[in-house]
Order: sequence, then structure tokens, then C-alpha cells
Amino acid sequence: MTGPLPGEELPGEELLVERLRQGGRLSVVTGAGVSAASGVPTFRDAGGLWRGFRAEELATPQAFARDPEAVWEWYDWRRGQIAACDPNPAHETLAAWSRRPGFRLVTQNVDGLHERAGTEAVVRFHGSIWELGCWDGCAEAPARWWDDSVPLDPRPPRCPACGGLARPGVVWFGEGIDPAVLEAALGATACDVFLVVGTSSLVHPAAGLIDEARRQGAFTVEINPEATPVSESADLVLPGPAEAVLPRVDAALT
Ligand code: BJW
Ligand code: ZN
Repeated sequence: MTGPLPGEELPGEELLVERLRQGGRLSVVTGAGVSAASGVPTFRDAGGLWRGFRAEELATPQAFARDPEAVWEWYDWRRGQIAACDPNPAHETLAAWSRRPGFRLVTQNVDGLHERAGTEAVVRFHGSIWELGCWDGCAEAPARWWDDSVPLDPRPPRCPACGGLARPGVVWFGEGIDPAVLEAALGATACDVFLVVGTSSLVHPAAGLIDEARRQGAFTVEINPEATPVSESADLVLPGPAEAVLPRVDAALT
């Protein structure tokens, strides 16, 4: 026996189609795998290393305090990569679904590709690579400001209010999630169908949202070519690439 060929419908897809046809509230959590087909490297696959460093070694306040120039160089490199990428059919399908009443999208991605595909009101769980903040948290600077220059000039960039170091407007390991963002994400767990797409589900608290959704009675679905810690407990696992599975489910809906 062989599994489905690439591009072929996966067993169980019709179950998701059926649930979505019922028209209840749909919430989606996405991770780096959703942007993989756009050319944005994921964190924990082979392409996610930068000069041999893992995200866990660079995406921390300690790494920034030690060597802000190196951390900014990593972010500048990523900003350049992302600027050259376009949304893929996974982002586009979710943007189309965002017009359904009761739809909510929580993304761990900082790349902005969901917004560029046309999804509004995205809950950016880990912030945005296009925003900056004051490293010292000075009272005069806004909490976050937008700067999409590639490359950044100067690098490291400065806080416009105090002239000190600016930091990327993202959430690093050991930092808390913005309370309003956490509240919005927890709000999204009250739904009928909860989809988790393209995340290794290793990083908390984002990885725990699916458990909260199940606790509240949602039908939980994972879309990921690889098994993750949530695969065993999800109601349905569709082990394929998001850019193929989501458009196929959408086509079956119409
Ligand atoms: C495809 C595909 C295709 C490929 N289609 N799929 C509870 C238990 C244990 C630890 C903790 C816990 N609670 C908190 C912690 C500590 C820590 C943590 O989780 N550590 C674990 C690693 C063990 N969490 C935190 O520190 C968080 N803060 C917090 O909890 O605050 C409270 C607190 C404070 C102080 C002390 C304790 C608690 C903050 C986490 C911040 C994470 N930040 C980053 C960087 C963001 C900025 C940046 O981008 O630079 O967020 S790390 C990185 O990981 C990034 C991502 O959003 C995040 C998740 O990664 P993701 O998206 O899942 O990517 P990958 O690469 O892991 O997976 C890709 C997946 O795609 C794979 O599965 C592929 O198979 C799949 N895929 N192609 C579909 N085509
Ligand atoms: Zn400042």
C-alpha cells in the first residue's frame, strides 16, 4: 500500500470540508510552515540556521544585550529575504476565509504575509519583524513603530525619542505575550473548528491554544506534513503542505 501522491486529496479532508460547510466559527493558528512555500525559511528545519545559530540562541533578550549588532544583522538578513517573498496559496485561502463571519486568525509568524494576502485583524502573537521598539523602553518613544526599510540604516537602528538602541518589535524567548494579544488569542479558542497549520507546536504558550480550544468543545485539526506534539490529540490530522491542502479544501467547499 502507498499513501496519496503529492497533490492528491488526503484521507479526512472531506471531514474538514463537512465541518466548514456547517458554517460555524473558524479559528486558525499558523506557524512558519505556512510561509515555507513563499520561500521564508522555517525555524527548526535545515534552512532555519543563520551562521550555525539556532533561533533559541538569537531570539532572546540575552543575545541582544550581548551583541545587538549581530542580532540586528540576523533580522536585517531575514527582512531582506521576506521582502523578496510573496504570499502563497495557503495565505490566499486564509485571506478568502477571513471574509466568513466568525473567522479569526492568530499567527506566530512575524513576516506580515497574511496581511499582504488581504487578511484583516490578524492577531500577531509574536509581533512583527517590520516593527521596532525602544530597547530601554523610554517613556517618550511609542511602544512600537513601523520601519520597513531594507537594509536598515543605520544598523543597529536608534530610538527616535532617546537616541538609544532600538530592538525588533517581536517576542523573544523568556518575554511575555502582550496581554491584549494573549486575550485576543484566547478569545479565538472559543470556536467550532480550530485549525493549527504549519507549526511545530513546540513553543508555548502558542502551542497550548489547541488544548484550550478542545477544552471548549472545538473540532481540532492539524495541517502539517510532519507529526508534532499535538498530532496525537487533534481530532483530525491532515499530513500535507498547507499550500496544497488549504486550496483543495476551499475548492471542495464551493
Ligand atoms: C509545513 C510546511 C508546509 C514545513 N505546510 N507545514 C511551557 C513549556 C515549556 C516551555 C515554556 C512553556 N511556557 C513558556 C515556555 C518557554 C518558551 C518556550 O516555549 N520554550 C520551548 C522552546 C521549550 N516560551 C517563551 O519564552 C514565550 N514566552 C512566555 O511564555 O512568556 C511567559 C514566560 C516568561 C518568562 C519565563 C517563562 C514564561 C515566548 C516565545 C517567543 C517565541 N519567539 C520566536 C521568535 C519570534 C521573533 C522572530 O521571528 O525572530 O517565535 S521563536 C520562533 O518559534 C518564532 C516562531 O513564531 C516560534 C514557533 O515556530 P514555528 O512557527 O512552529 O516554526 P518551526 O520552524 O518550529 O516549525 C515549522 C513547522 O512547519 C514544522 O512542523 C514543519 O513540519 C512545518 N512545515 N513546511 C505546512 N509547506
Ligand atoms: Zn528610547
